Amino acid sequence: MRSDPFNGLVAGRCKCKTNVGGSRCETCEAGYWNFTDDGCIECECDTLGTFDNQGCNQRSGDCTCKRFVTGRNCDQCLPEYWGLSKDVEGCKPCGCDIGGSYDNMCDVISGQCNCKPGITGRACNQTIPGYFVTDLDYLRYEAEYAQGIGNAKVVIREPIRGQTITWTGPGFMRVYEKDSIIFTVDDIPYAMSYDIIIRYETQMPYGWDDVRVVIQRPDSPDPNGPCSNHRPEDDYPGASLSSGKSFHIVYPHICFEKGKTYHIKLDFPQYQVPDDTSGANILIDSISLIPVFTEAPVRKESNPLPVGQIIYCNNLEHEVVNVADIPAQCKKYMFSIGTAIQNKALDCDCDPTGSNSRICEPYGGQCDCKPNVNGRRCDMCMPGAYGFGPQGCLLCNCDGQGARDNICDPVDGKCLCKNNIRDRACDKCDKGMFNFPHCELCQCNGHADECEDATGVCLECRENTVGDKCDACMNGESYYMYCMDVVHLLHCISHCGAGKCSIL
Ligand SMILES: [Ca+2]
Repeated sequence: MRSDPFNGLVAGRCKCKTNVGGSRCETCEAGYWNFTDDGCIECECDTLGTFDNQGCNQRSGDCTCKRFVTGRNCDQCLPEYWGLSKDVEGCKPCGCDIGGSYDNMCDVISGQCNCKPGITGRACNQTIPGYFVTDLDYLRYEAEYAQGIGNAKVVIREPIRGQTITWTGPGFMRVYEKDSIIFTVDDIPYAMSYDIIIRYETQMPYGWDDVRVVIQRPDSPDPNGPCSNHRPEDDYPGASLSSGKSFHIVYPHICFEKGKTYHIKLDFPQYQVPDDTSGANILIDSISLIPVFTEAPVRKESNPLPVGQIIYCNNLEHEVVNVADIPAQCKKYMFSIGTAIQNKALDCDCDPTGSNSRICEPYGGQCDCKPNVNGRRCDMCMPGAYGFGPQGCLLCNCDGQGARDNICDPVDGKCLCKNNIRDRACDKCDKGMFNFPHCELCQCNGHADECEDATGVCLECRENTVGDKCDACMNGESYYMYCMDVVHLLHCISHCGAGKCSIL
């Protein structure tokens, strides 16, 4: 006999009764059981949900569900699984992001998890455009914005194109011995322990030995809250800022509570003991409160990364790091921590004047800034630029010889000029002076206010005088001749040679 596909016949194979299979019609087809002379009867269980897609046991009719399938008929996924299919395990785990979702339950058909505000994706592991997840370095407080006490002074630093930026914000606070800086912290998103990171640049041959940190709390921690184990003596940690490094992790970590205002005071009593170190100073960039990952409120059902990798990722954020340089694995972990601590993704809130778009970097929230604009929200000119507006900012371009530095007034762009120098960019001598940048007084014999910068030739000589120094009389006439002119006598009289004038 030849095969006859039209009638379902295969050469060498018997034509079986309904729902009976096998080359010799000796067994039930998948999804059927109870082999008798009358054929087989249909299983009640779902073939997709049963082992080997067999439906039921062909002798007993019992359903044997795949690993992640449940229900009397093996037609449902287990809780926290979705998408009943022919897959070996029947259903797929929801795998909802442990920070981005409220729980690990998902829609049985679509697998959609329950996302927190601002978060999307089946597994709640992406931000909605226009929202961002806070990075581990989000609770950062710039020293240059903090309160300096004593001789502490703000130092603005302009980024140099093409060079790595190793600080954050506009610059630093320079502190000397016995100075202090007070940081105000009022935006703790979640009560837990944080590592205080001090970022700095040494200015001296050695590190700064003696730094004292004081945590000023508004009141005692809630005895029933996560900070109940807090010990008052922990609020006075010491620190020493080594040379050759740019950050220090204060030990021990400190518990902070949401909704409270703290002051973190750094005292700098002494640079080195026992040298005479007057004049010693150090640049403090910022402090950052980095969440202690073991206390982050992520769900514990699964761990996204091995602990060693988490520590590696955490360490990345101790230094100033470019978001583009963070490995994807770390971003995934940081996404979970950030969404867990904030309980949502935050609105980018990009400044409409300074930003190219309302959409920001999903991790860390950096908006897309117009030229020479910076700040996470693109809401200010970068150091070395001014005139924040719809076109971005203009570069200060302060004159390299006439200005003290390249930092100008953020509004009118006025550079800080050296003595005897003027104008926005400090590129001209003061009025009445010439020979920029070695400005000296014009020599105009009191008959002109200004002279040409390059030559010192006086401009607009008055009182009928002429000449490079306003030292001759008009019309080429001599002083003497002119002085004889009664009409002009009064104008030219000061230049008449002594004894030559016939003064009336
Ligand atoms: Ca800074």
